[in-house]
Amino acid sequence: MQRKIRVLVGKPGLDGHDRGAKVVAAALRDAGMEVIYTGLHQTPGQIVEAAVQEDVDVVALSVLSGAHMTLFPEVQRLMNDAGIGDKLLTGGGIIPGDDVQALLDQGIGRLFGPGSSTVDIVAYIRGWYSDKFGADALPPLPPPPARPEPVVGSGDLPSPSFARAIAADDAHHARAARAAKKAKAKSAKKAVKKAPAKKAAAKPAKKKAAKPAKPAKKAAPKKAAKKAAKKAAPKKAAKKTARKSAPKKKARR
Ligand code: B12
Repeated sequence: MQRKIRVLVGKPGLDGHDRGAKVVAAALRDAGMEVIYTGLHQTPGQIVEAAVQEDVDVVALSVLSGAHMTLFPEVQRLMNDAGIGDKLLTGGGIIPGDDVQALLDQGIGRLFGPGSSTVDIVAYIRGWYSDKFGADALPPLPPPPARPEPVVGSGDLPSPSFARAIAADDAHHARAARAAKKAKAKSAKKAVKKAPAKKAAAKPAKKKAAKPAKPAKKAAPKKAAKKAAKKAAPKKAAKKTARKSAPKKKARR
């Protein structure tokens, strides 16, 4: 006969990390299981007592405090004492690999660490149930719960702030596209300028060989400039002496 799988999600000890436990509890519920969550700060005794009273199939502990090597064996011992040692004891949290192996060796079920997929957790519990009671006893998975449509995909008009955000985003993309276009055009212009310069550098070598007179012409203006400089030099010297003599006159006064 098919019935819902009953799971007790427990938070033993002083551990205040309840996000993982709540995420897992919600995922198990969404997968059609009956879930009882103990809440924070339960003793192993309280957890086992609740498991007996609720007649659960699975005791699932969440431990992120580092006390897993004490808490899992303690709950297991109390479950055996209470006559529910045949139920599945599983869980997860921050549990190093070596400790996971040590707890598995003690007969505790699979333990799931950070980043574990809730799909895997659901599959593991359903697999255990199917092995224990037969595949026929396994209830079918319910369809995934309906979720609200995202605003973008709903076709509704976005709110003013959302519209502003989209407009800002569009403007940003347009700016980026314009900048990219400009940069492309610039590099293309540079490439065009560079190309003829190279050709010009290569060709004059032949021309120079054909017309050796050119350098002489170029040298001419240089000589003229030197002559002009020499002519100018005495004038400057004269000016300097004139300036030097001026203060002397002042000193005489
Ligand atoms: C968020 C966070 C907090 C929050 C907790 C908020 C809350 N309400 O949960 C706050 C800020 C309160 C907090 C406080 C502290 N934190 Co803290 N915290 C974290 C953090 C960053 C993320 C935990 C988390 O929520 N993850 C998201 C959930 C969805 O993932 P999860 O819990 O791991 O659950 C997944 C699996 O582990 C597994 N799983 C978990 N539970 C169960 C149960 C079952 C039945 C199954 C099947 C699977 C399963 O499946 C889940 C889905 O993948 C971790 C670091 C980390 N990256 O893990 C540190 C971390 C857990 N914190 C740590 C510490 C030390 C503390 C403090 C002691 C710091 C301090 N000195 O005050 C306090 C203790 C507070 C307390 N009273 O216990 C350490 C623990 C070290 C250790 N155990 O070796 C960690 C690992 C950080 C670190 N690297 O040192 N913390």
